[in-house]
Amino acid sequence: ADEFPAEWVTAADVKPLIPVRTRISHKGSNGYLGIIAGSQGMAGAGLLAAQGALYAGAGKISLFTPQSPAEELTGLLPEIMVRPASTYGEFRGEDVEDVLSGTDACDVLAIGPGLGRKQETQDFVCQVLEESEGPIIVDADALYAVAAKKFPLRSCGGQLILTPHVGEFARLTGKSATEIEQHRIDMAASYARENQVILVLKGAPTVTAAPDGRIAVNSTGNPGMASGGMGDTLTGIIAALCGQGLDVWESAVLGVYLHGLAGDIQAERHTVGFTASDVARTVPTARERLLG
Ligand code: NPW
Ligand code: AMP
Ligand code: MG
Repeated sequence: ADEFPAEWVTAADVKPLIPVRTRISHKGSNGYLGIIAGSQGMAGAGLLAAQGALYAGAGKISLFTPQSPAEELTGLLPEIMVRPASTYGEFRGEDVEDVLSGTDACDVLAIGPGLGRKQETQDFVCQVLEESEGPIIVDADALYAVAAKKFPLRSCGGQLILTPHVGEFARLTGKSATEIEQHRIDMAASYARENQVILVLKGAPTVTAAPDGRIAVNSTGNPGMASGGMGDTLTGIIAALCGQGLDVWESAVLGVYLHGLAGDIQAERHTVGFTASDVARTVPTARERLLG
């Protein structure tokens, strides 16, 4: 039913995209990521995104999260910096200035996992999107805010990568999940063009679309990955690749491929029962397998 010419992404396509480390590489040259995530009860989402980023090679990671998740997380992943940035259980409009003063130094932002859906949080998300300039990965509850507030994505200064699953894409487009599944490629392509974003429509298969008409249909991943937190790790992986110098299209296509390959490597051992953390930790093996 889909009309756009789509390209099936193979290992040979993505292998050349893997960031190469020079001998004199240092953490400053591998991207400083700001992850804006979490709320009371969903502390883990930010941590999962941070794990994805860490294992995908990010140089430096700050996790901006409200006070209560920050207290839960401190020390769990000692490599990352946890920055408590709201005294409430969730981000609110009044926290924008504080967060932006911290993210100012970041090369790439990721926003959304576990933020929650309160009105105040939706306002916060829209203000961050309006005022940030670098590339931003927009996922989960940030997508909810974009849909609920009808946020004009084209007005954004920075390049955006949106990573909805079908439920989230249904909210963004007003279409039913059934209709989206039937026209996965066409709908991803139209949305990317109309909103001038990279659109990663997750699922089986994940379809990535660019504003200029490029479409990549991913060939990795498996149903063992249908478990909580899996998308949060993908967000971190894509952000990490962006920070290592790939453009937004390359980061999305390689990130989706590596995430799926890490899931496939996990499934060689147990087809069901591996976790999002397992997948994050397997990204280095996936990278090496891809490099051959
Ligand atoms: P159903 O159930 O099939 O009828 P939501 P979410 C629909 C955080 N997390 N794939 C589905 O319909 C996330 O980061 C925190 C998926 C349902 O109506 C978010 O911030 C964790 N859904 C927040 O939770 C770990 C599909 O979409 C809706 C679908 C909510 O995220 C877990 C579900 O989507 C989690 O990542 C499809 N193919 N098709 C943590 N440890 O802190 C239809 N749906 O409501 O956006 O909820 O994805 O769980
Ligand atoms: P999320 O729903 O945001 O946690 O994202 C789930 C992640 O797992 C996405 O990257 C999906 O593409 C992947 N995933 C979930 N179920 C499947 C499946 N049946 N086949 C392949 N990938 C899947
Ligand atoms: Mg998700």
